[in-house]
Amino acid sequence: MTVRAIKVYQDLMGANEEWAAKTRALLRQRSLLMLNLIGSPGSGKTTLLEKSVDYLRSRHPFAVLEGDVETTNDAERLHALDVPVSQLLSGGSCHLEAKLVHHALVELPLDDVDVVFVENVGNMVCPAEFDIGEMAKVAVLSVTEGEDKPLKYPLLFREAKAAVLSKQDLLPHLNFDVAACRRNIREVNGNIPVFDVAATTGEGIEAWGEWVAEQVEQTRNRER
Ligand SMILES: Nc1nc2c(ncn2[C@@H]2O[C@H](COP(=O)(O)OP(=O)(O)O)[C@@H](O)[C@H]2O)c(=O)[nH]1
Ligand SMILES: [Mg+2]
Repeated sequence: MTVRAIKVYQDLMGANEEWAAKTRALLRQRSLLMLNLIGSPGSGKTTLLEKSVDYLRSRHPFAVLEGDVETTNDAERLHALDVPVSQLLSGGSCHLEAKLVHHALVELPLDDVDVVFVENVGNMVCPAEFDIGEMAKVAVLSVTEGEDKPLKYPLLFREAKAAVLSKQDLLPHLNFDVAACRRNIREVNGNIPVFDVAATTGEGIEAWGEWVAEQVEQTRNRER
């Protein structure tokens, strides 16, 4: 009788956590801030980054890791603005894994930037479950998605250190209740700042940029 070896792979989360820990150690050592932007497809994550360029470039230059299932479209949008950027293709997966992020991160020109933004794969569920070694997750919710989403997808808002309520220029055309949405976010996570942003008009970009700058300072002041 031939005995065939059966390979069993377990603890995939464990491997993810190891890579996340490596990334966190690297960020600490360099006093570099990494923020993980999470939200639905089309919630305005890439536009938020595009519109953050003018405010942040002179203060805290940033690089971007763009996560998507397919295409390099989003990376091209930031590349066109001279932002150092790499595209991470998740190969069908609904979230980015820490190993891929780590390998792409070390290839970025880290000496030239204060911040690395990771735009995760568009999804409100899976990316919230995975640590990629970031300093903080940021939830991006557009006003076209409904004010109930923080209650329906609480993990993202519980994990997030800040939330952006995007596309507010569209409010006159919608029934979206900003106050109710803020209440829903507070119900899930009482402590996070919520930024009202209309990226197309630039409204709210400054307050968001100031928060990012504060995070840079906190990262620098943290013990290595
Ligand atoms: N009206 C309006 N449209 C926006 C705003 N931000 C993004 N969009 C549009 O929403 C769509 C998706 O935006 P994108 O940034 O690609 O979303 P992502 O998939 O989360 O990266 C695009 O057509 C954007 O032009 C905004 O503040 N206001
Ligand atoms: Mg995008």
